[in-house]
Amino acid sequence: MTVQPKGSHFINGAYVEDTAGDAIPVVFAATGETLATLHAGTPAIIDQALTAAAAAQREWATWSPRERGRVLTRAAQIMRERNEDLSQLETLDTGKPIQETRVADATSGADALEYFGGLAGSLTGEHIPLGEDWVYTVREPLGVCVGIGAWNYPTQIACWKAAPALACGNAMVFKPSETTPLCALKVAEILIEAGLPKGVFNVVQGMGQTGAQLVTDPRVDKVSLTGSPATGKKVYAAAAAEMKHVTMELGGKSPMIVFDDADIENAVGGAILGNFYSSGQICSNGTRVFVHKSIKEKFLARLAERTSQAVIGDPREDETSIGPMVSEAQMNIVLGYLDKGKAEGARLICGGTRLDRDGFYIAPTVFADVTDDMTIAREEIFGPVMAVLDFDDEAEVIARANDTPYGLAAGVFTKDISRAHRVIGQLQAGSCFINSYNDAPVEAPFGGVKASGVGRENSKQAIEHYSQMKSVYVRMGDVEAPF
Ligand code: TXE
Repeated sequence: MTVQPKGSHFINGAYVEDTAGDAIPVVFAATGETLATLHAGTPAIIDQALTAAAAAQREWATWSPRERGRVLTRAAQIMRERNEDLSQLETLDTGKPIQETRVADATSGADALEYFGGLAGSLTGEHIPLGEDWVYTVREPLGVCVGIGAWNYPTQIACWKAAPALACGNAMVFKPSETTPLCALKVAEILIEAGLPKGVFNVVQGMGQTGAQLVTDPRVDKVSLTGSPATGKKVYAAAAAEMKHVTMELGGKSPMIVFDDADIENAVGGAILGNFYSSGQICSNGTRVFVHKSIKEKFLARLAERTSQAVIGDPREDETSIGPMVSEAQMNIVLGYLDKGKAEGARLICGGTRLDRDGFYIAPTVFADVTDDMTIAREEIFGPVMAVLDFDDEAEVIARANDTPYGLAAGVFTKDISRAHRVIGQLQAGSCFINSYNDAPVEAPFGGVKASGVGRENSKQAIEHYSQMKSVYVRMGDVEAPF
């Protein structure tokens, strides 16, 4: 497989290059070798993409919604047929183990294309009777949408944004993270192959500056960002200045609460999935694991035992269950947090170091006896670092779980169904789990409250964020004017 694409950008149905843009090296995180070099979008490239998107959107919006949907479902089918190639590329782009990318990336992108493809034909307005007069509403697209992606799920993020946007009749210019620029180009290729008119979905590479140029361009009607809360605030502010629509999928410091009656094996499994999958680089991770004091040591012992069974290695190999961090920069950020955890007095149960091998590997790490004020309990780390905190009673743990600026996700492990629903009902989070963690089916809304974001991706809810209603008052009788 060659990973150097035919061009850095994909605009108006074809690869485009402009070597005047800053170089973007694609570094394989497991070895540190450079696999390809792309270039950031210059102002000329950005202009080309937005011009193409604006022109294509006008025509795409005239298609019948069911015909639009058919293109998306065809693209979903192609993605599934090519899952192996796409998974290998995702592994090279991100460093995530192939056993993950085969089941969580192109497959979940295909789920989104299939779901919104199917939904497209049912997108309607309504008839509102007012006696003799009436109102009808028309669901209209927003226009040109900009999608800006993070580096942890490059294929999934491109599809989660493109599928509802395109189903509603919008066009999109997508800017992948500069750390993982390859996968979105494949999504663009597949959409064209499935029959999408050229210009409806475009990819422009670049760093934050390119993203900022896209966000502020007057031709853009909506911005959907997946990224850090700091970037979210900047992008939200820039969009607000022009009254543009936004969806913000940002970070979190989500709580997972394990009560004393929980099934310990399942709770440990949930904590592993919610902290170590994708080397911990998932926004909804349950990185504050509150464990009832009475079962704490039992929980920690089993957690350490199961964590020691992780296969850390080359992500291209089938048996590898933990790969490297996405980049050297991200590894260094996480190493900083490991130092802080140790310095602030947390008890290291396992891990805590970089691995002595090529690539950007950090051992899966568990800190116990973490207190609410420690840095590792307050800040999003975005690495394989689990903080285990103790608690005594329900009211106390709910208050502590909510004591964070974030509110993306939350989980509860207990066999008491009344308690499960009572506690979840009081947790401030957008995506919640009972006796599970981190499931994100396309049928369910996904997104955060508080500083974790604005709007929802996936489900019928996403349609509300990519369309707007026009209401039309129809008078059947005469107009009565005062003069
Ligand atoms: O994210 P950024 P980075 C966290 C994680 C990580 C940190 C930094 O902790 O260590 O963020 O990662 C684009 N206008 N998360 O730098 O900066 C940028 O090019 C428009 C958590 O990769 O948020 C990229 O495409 N766009 C997070 C995207 O925004 C701008 C996922 C995200 O970049 C921009 C990723 C600007 N002014 C990182 N500045 C999660 N919780 O899911 C940057 N970008």
